[in-house]
Amino acid sequence: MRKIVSMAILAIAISAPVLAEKKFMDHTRLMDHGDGHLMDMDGGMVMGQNTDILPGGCDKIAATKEITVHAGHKYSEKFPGTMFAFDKQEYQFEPCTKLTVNFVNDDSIRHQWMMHGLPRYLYPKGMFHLEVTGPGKISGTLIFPPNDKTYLVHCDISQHMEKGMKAQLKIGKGSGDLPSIPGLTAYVIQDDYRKSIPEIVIKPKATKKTVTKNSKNEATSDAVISGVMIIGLAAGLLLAPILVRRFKGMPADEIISTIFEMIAQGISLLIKLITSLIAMVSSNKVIEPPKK
Ligand SMILES: [Cu+2]
Repeated sequence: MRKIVSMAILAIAISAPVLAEKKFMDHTRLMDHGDGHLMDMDGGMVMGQNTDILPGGCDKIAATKEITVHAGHKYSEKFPGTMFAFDKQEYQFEPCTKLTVNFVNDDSIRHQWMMHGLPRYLYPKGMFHLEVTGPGKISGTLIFPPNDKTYLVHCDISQHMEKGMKAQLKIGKGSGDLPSIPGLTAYVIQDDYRKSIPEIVIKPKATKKTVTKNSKNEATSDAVISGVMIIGLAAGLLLAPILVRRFKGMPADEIISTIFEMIAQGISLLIKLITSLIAMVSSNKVIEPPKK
């Protein structure tokens, strides 16, 4: 009893940190690693931040904007077949806008708001990236280049974009639409929910016979009463009276244990027979030394 109680206490102690709801975290105390890369030790990260360098072709900062972006499973509920999503799938800004993004992760897993295709002389790897692990918020700022362009925004965690966490950001008129933006543009591979699970068609056996090389063999193996079955039946009929006599008046558990014993004896007898057969065969193969 004491053992059970201590085991229960141990189980609760182990599962407590897992079951506990994660607290919302505002990632404001970030360490600046230079080149617009900031992070903390709690799963918050900003990459490609640019608060003051004007991109080539921009005379001045055209506008200063701020948005709040949410990421989470619940935003995917309106898009069938998806699992994750941002609260918005499209953004539009004027060229040379200075934008601050407040990225809020509503899930208890890791999400990102990652922009691609920015000029590499200003943004390392052409990327602006915000990341939060678990529920929380992080903010970052960037300045957009002057040209009309559509940028991909997504979460780069494995399968999150494929499962719906994808959006587009248009600067000026943009440069067209990206595919597979939930609720916005056509999917590259469209899931079809109109049909239920396809019916499995089992081909009749007759068609198989035309393909097989030896239809005679197949016919014998397919026969309802095979030779093996006849032998089995005969053995059963012969053994039945002997077994009935043996088990007469025995309780059920004893009958079962006796049967197992008999099987074990049979198997050991068979093994002995096989080993002796092998020994016989191998001794026959010994090559006699040539007689002089
Ligand atoms: Cu994600």
